[in-house]
Amino acid sequence: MKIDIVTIFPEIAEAPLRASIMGRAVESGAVDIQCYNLRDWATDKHHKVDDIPYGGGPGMVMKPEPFFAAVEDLREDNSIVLLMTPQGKPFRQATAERFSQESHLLILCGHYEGVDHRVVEALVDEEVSIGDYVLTNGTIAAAVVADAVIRLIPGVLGDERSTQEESFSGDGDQIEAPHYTRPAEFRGMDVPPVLLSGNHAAIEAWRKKSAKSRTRQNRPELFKKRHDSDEA
Ligand code: J9T
Repeated sequence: MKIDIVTIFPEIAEAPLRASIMGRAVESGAVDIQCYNLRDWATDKHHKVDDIPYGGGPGMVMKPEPFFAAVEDLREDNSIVLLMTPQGKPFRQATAERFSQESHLLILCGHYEGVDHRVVEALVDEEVSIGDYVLTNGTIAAAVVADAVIRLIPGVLGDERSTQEESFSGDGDQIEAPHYTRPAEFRGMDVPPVLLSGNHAAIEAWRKKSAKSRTRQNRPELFKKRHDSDEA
C-alpha cells in the first residue's frame, strides 16, 4: 500500500511514521509513505498557500491552486483522495479497515481556518474527521489515520489475532477488558486471581463481564446502543 500526505508541515507527519511499528512497516516494504510540502506546488514568489476569505470574516482560507497541482501530480488510477478536516465524516475502526484494502491513499491536510471548497468538490473523495475537536492543522490527524490503517495491513503486526479481538473490531462497539502483566502483586494491588487460575472458560467469562462494565462506565453511548438491540 502507498500513503502520500500533502501538508504545509511535512516534518510533523514524518516523525511518528518513521518510528516503531510504522517505521518497521515502511522498512519491510509493507507500506510506502511519502510526506510532501504543499508549498512546493505554490507558484508565486512567496509560496503563498492561503488568502483572505470571500464574504469576510476572520482568518485565512487555503487556496485551491496548490492542492489542485499537488493532486494532479500525485493521483493515480486507483487513488482515494482524503481531506483531513473537523467537518469530515467520523473516522472509525471500520473506516480504517476499509482504507486498509485500498492501494493508494492520498491525504490532504487542511488548516483550522478552512480550505477553499472547490478542493472538496472537485478533488476529494472523502472528508475525514478524527473526532469532535479542532486541531491547528490536519497533519496530526493524517498521521492518526495512517497509523490506524497501517497496523491492519497483513504482516505489519506480529500477532494478527490481536487486531481481531481488540476494541471496536468485529462485532465491536465494546471496549476491551483490562490487561495485567507481572508482577502478580504490586504495591498491595493484586491481579484478579481468575487470570492466574489457568481456567480458560472462567477467564473468558471474566473478560466478557469486565468489558461490559467498562463499556457501561467509560462509553455509556456504546453500551446503550449495544444493549438496546441485543442482550449480549
Ligand atoms: C485542521 O484540521 C483539523 O482540525 C482536524 C482534522 C481532522 N479531524 C479533526 N477532528 C480535526
